[in-house]
Amino acid sequence: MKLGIFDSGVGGLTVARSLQRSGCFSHLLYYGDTARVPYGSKDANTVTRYALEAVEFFNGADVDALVVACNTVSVVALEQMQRYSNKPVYGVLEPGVMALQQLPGIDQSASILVIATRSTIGSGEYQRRLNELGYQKVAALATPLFVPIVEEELYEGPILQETFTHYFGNLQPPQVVVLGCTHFPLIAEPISAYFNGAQTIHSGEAMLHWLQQQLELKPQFSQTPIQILASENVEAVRRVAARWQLQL
Ligand code: DGN
Repeated sequence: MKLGIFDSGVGGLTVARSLQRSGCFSHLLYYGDTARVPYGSKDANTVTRYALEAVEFFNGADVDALVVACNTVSVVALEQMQRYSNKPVYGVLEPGVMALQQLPGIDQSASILVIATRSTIGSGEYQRRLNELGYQKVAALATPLFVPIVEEELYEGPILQETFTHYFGNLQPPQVVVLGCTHFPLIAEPISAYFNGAQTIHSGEAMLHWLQQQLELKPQFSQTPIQILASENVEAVRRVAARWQLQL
């Protein structure tokens, strides 16, 4: 299966990495809209317009399905993308929620913290889905500063710790943190450590397990080539991909 992956910029490479390592796909085509990132602070109409332009690109591409790695796009524009696309389009929310339901030792009484961009949190979509499934202790927090922190590769140290204090200083440690933004898996370990070992949900791993279950995919490829395209500065995206240990 050949898979397209769309993201607002480099962050979706965390999802691409999980999919590439699985050996379930023959080819990946990644497109990051680096010229117009970040999407997380833009309004829904703008994000939808950009997302539909990406669909137009993937409609003409040689892929069997499209994964929307970006949480912001998945929340705001998934339905319109599915309507306009000539192939199946999968967003990261449903897989993330399913991964949470399958966590060992976690039931509906568990305390859950969702962190994401302002648009994702502002949409209330994660909170709504989790409440509908009976989870009662769901807190949600926009943590946009983590995006540039990850892009600057500050995966540890005083700036990260200070930002934890800024965002999390008044919170009771949750049992699960939903990493509702492409960038956050790169700081999953320090987030978990800050919250005394809380479990974390990683969109890329969640998407992989969801696709494996929905499409009955099995590992069968020893290598999965990835082609990386971007609306601006594709070389910079390829450099990030190499640093984040994708096989180029
Ligand atoms: N890719 C975005 C997300 O997952 O919400 C984060 C980057 C952005 O556009 N702000």
